[in-house]
Amino acid sequence: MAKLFLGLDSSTQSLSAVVIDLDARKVVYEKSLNFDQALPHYKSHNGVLPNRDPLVKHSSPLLWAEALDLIFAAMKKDGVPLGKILAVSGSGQQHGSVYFNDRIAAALEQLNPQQSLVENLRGVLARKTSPIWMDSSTAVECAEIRKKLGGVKYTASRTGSDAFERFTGPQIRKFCKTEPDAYTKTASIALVSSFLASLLAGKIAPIDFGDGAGMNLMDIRRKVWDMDALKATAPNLKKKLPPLAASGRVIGPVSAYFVNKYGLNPEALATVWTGDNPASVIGLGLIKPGQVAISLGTSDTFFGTMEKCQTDADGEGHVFGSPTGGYMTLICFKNGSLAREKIREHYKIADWKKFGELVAQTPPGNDGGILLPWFEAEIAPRVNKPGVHRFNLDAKNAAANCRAVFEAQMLSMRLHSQWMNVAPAKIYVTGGAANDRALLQVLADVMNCRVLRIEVSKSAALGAALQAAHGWLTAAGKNPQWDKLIAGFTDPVPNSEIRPDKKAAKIYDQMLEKYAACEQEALEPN
Ligand code: XUL
Repeated sequence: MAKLFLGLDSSTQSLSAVVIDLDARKVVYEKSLNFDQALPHYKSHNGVLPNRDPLVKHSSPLLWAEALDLIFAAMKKDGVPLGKILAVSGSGQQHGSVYFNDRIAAALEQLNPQQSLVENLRGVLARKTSPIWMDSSTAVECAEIRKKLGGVKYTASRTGSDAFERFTGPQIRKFCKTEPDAYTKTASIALVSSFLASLLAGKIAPIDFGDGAGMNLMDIRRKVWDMDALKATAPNLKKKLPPLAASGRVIGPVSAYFVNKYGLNPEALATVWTGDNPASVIGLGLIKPGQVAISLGTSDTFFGTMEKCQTDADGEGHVFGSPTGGYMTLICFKNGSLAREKIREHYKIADWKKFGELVAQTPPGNDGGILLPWFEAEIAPRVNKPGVHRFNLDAKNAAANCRAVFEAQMLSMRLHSQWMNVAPAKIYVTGGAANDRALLQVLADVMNCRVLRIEVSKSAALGAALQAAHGWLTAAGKNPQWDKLIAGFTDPVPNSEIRPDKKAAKIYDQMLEKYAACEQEALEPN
């Protein structure tokens, strides 16, 4: 009998499902449901509810629950053999939080299949909306928590990250300060991932070590709730949080709701979910310490795996528990494709092929010209005031500016990932800009490392499906090995390898210091 596993990913804008056949090493079903289009009555825009304050970004937990009903209905309609699925896991957009009153446990235990999930959740929310990762309205709370914990370096070494606006702890603090009665009535707080896992399991699900590390509340080394961080955040918080657990760990059989309504097997297992980035680490095949992947998208994201926990003293990068054991890092560069596109638009360059040709007309090192393309506020390095800075670079020279944006972004990645101390043998790249060979050549040269492309459109949902398989095999006493489990699912695109040019690599070795000095100079008045 085929061994089928279901992975779900509830991201900012959509809910995706991936079903894998483990023995055939194949994805046998993929589906995505766009929140704005499928559930227009929530009036979300790109998954976010309208709000007058541009810093406030909330979504609706009921929207996520309704989407779960819709995707199961779609799978049933599409003939997915739901009765044969052995285990379900999932991932969610990180940091977002859901607040329940003391009726949640009973409601989850008695989910009534004659009603929708939304109807089943009536009267259990202590807060109607959920702050999500795009929210940046908690600068004051971040400063308060950071101060109580002893500054940037200590907050990062304690919880894996400095206090960040989107992280759940600062969000909980703001809720407690602005709506103290609703906070008092809150009996249970979930992340997006643990909320959906709770619906699947029919009981309050643990938060995993990956997503738990995105809260500024977990002791990153011991993987337990950090009592000092909890105290610095809000009163009586420990009672409101579920236990922490490894992602993929079996919670129990799936809720009878999904068995009766959609035909899931009553013996199918519900497992602990994780965040979308930790799940992507599996879906991109990063299972060994020292492996690195870069997602080149709207923002560029640098993922790495580490055996031992090592945190960033400057507080720019994040450390999360890795779903395959050990740790993972995530460094987010907000001005990714966004900055590349701005340069292309500014110089009226027809397409990326032409852009690449212009890059090729200029030498590596750009004759000393450096650009800092901070069109938006930046996370790494932390730049609050957007601005574009040019050093020894003629703004009228289109070709030099095209090369400069590529070089700046790749040098920035090298510089701001140095604290990880990894020297990868190869880097995997994915995302929209990963088929731009000119960009990948600059990346290979700056990092002095081979670069290979991976094409997984739903890396988080695939990672979640593999996590379900790992949990099921572990529960069956099989001691599964991650390298064997992922084999065949995460292979690089054939012939996609790009090798570094040794001469160019030397130039970038020297240029790094100069680039860092330019950053310093630009950051000074910040
Ligand atoms: C990670 C982060 C985002 C969300 C996107 O820290 O905030 O990548 O996880 O869903």
